[in-house]
Amino acid sequence: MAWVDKKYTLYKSENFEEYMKALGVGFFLRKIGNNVSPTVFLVKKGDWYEFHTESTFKTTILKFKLGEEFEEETMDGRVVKTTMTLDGNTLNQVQKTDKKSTISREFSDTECKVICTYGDVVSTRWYKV
Ligand code: DKA
Repeated sequence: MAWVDKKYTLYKSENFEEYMKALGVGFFLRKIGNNVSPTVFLVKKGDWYEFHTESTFKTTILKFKLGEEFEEETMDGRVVKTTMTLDGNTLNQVQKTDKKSTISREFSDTECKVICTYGDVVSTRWYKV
């Protein structure tokens, strides 16, 4: 996994406004969400992983073991039960909510493609090293 520890920064985003609206994110936070370019990276510490999201708005670190449910506080302040799994170079984040709620991140050496799904709303976001 050559992409572990590598930092990826957002450079393109599609339909993120609609995705945030579907999640119930309010107007001002959506403006911030649309204007920040977060940097993300995964750290591996034995069986434990940390997924870091850094931005001028907020920095979050998700600490988890693959396949084990944990409590996540999302960037917009919701608290959900989340499970992370790794399928090849794709890190899949499944959040237990009233609708299907997933964030998949497919890493290559130079890019990370993120697909955020909530119900039938999908946003695709592209990050690069
Ligand atoms: C990403 O990693 C997207 C993560 C989803 C964030 C949901 C809510 C953000 C509200 C500011 O690119």
